[in-house]
Amino acid sequence: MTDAATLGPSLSACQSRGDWSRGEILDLFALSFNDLLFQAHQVHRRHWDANSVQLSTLLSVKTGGCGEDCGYCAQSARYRTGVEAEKPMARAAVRAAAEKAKAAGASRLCMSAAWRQLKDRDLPYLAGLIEEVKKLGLETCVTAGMVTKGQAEFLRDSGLDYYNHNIDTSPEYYGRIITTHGLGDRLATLNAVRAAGLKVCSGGIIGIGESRGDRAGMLEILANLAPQPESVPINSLVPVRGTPLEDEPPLDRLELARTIAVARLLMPRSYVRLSAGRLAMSDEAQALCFFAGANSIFYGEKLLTTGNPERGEDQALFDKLGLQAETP
Ligand code: SAM
Ligand code: DTB
Ligand code: SF4
Repeated sequence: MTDAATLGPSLSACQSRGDWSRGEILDLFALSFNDLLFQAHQVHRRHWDANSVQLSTLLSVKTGGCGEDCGYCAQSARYRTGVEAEKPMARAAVRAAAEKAKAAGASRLCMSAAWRQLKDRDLPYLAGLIEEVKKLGLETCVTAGMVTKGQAEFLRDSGLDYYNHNIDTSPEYYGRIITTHGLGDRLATLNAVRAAGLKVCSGGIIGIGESRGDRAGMLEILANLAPQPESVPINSLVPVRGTPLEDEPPLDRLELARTIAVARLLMPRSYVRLSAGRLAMSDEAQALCFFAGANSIFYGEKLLTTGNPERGEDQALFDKLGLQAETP
């Protein structure tokens, strides 16, 4: 077990420094649980209102039929998951969903399309959606697979705030979960998004059979991006029937809280989102994650194809914990 007293002083000196090694990150994971959460919470308070949580609502604007083989995904056409390929959602329906999200208190709408990569012909469609959502005063996020810098610039000029593209796991484990594209492709898209001047939302997925070393490796890449992503979603696997990961057991919730705490220590100024998987988590597990530094959630009863807590349940949890939704 690493000694917290020796790590303490160095921690404050090296936040956001961009040259974290895997060994140093593993040392943080190895701290005693109390020491790790205390340090993460202190860093959290230094940079954020510890009782404020940002609410993003997800909307799947193009569901299913994706050619990629991501082993966790309900929307891959390679697995029989019961999710059928649908046509892109009409602009008016997206506006109605955005109005509902806003009325419920969300500050950002994340629009997802199950594509390997964005095609130029789909840009006007997405620009129309971004325009509708912006008009309501919501922040906009799109996740639609790989993009070029030119495409990212087009989206920026359409009013897009964030582009989401996750690195998902460590370089060593990536090929065990996805074979149809590589982590290098994902990093190239993140570079394009950053170069276009968009805000970057990038995180990963845990509970997919990876080791702690893989979780550290994922955070190592994210923390060493310069600048660091503004938003870091930590998804816990929602096992989907028909996918290769359907029988994966849930990751220990204390290890989830550790992962959130380490993300907070490495990326003090980023939103760390307690993302997919909350429906299967207790109030206590979520409370620990908020204490560890999570300050964003997906809000609304559906993620993309799977469930999420009802809005009323989240409100009740916020009331019990004295948390408030962040206003944009
Ligand atoms: N096609 C786009 C892409 O791959 O970037 C956007 C949608 S994809 C569903 C976005 C992210 O959702 C994935 O990178 C993964 O981290 C997360 N995700 C997908 N399926 C999940 C599942 N069953 N459980 C938890 N997270 C999941
Ligand atoms: C992210 O990191 N998680 C979201 C969003 N970005 C697109 C997706 C979660 C998907 C959960 C499984 C589903 O509902 O299909
Ligand atoms: Fe799912 Fe995105 Fe992978 Fe397609 S690229 S299978 S939508 S995670």
